[in-house]
Amino acid sequence: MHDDLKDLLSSLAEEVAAADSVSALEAVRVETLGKKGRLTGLLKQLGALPAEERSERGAALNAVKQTLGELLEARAATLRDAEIDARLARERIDVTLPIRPEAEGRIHPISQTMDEIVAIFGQMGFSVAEGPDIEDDFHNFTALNIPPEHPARQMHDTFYLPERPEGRNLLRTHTSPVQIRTMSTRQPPIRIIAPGRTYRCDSDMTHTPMFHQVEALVVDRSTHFGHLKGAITEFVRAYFELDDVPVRLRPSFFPFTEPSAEVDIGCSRKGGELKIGSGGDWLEIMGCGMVHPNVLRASGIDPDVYQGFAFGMGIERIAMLKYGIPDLRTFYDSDLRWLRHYGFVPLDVPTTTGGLAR
Ligand code: 2U9
Repeated sequence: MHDDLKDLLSSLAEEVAAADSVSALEAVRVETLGKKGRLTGLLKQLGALPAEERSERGAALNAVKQTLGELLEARAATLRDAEIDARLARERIDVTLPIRPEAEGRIHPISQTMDEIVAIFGQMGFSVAEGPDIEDDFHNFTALNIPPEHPARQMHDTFYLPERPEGRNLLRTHTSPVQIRTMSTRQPPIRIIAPGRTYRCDSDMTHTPMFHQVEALVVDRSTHFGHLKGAITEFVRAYFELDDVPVRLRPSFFPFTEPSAEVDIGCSRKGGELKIGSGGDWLEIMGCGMVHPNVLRASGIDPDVYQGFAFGMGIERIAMLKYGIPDLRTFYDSDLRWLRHYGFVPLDVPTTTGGLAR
């Protein structure tokens, strides 16, 4: 390599090393490799050289370009790590710090809604089942008939834990593994709900990385689609404290149920205000279906003897609908003013007689 290129490379390497932020590094990249960059300019001049010089000079320039690219990438990784470390240090919070004393605590709307759901299904003969938040691939995906290429299994949709010899654990993406664990340890009749935290790598206006679900599962010898619609209709009416809410099922697809359906309830949207009830309009609130034979089989239940139904819904969503909470993200802002406004006093015990006592 000619001395002029050696000098160029060493001065560029110094500039890269001296860049102390991602934006400073980007400026170095643009001024060397950008459209009007120094190195780009030298590469453009190649065409004017005699053929015998061109190939040697071209190879040398490309070597400089490649080395510079590697230096830029390595420095970018270092700077990105440093910026993340600095942000973590700056935004560190002491989770052990006691809260400021409140004259009276409040029940979070999610806890209240879960208590109401448990009370309603309790009266219908369901018991509550729980399972771990950290799951394995089998209980979260494989046993639920979710194929390897399914998008839910991708890195950017699921929070995976570090690799281990037994396989990678993950944060459960739904509460369905709880039903798999229940079916694997108990024979039917089964009548359970599984409320709890779930996690998906998603964060925007209508998604938080942690949210809550409740799923219901019934397995018996003659459980059928009519039971499914009946249970959902009873639940919706008790939950919204309305005698008559239209319920409609629309065909859909989930890997773990067959047939599958989305559940819509009646509503009206007159004047932009949403009101649950018979208003001629429809609002989707959950998904449901008959448990897929492969799912029963994966949990040691004979699909030729037993059949079951299941449904699942997001707790934040139905809490927002019932209590008029407009923004999902506020559930997890830990803002005491919000909690004082939307929270419940401890004596707001959920009952199902005459609606929920207040
Ligand atoms: C087993 C078998 C079947 C649970 C079901 C849905 C349909 C559904 C979504 C609602 C909103 C998840 O929170 S959400 O994004 N759920 O649409 N869930 S059927 O089916 C099961 C579960 C477990 C063993």
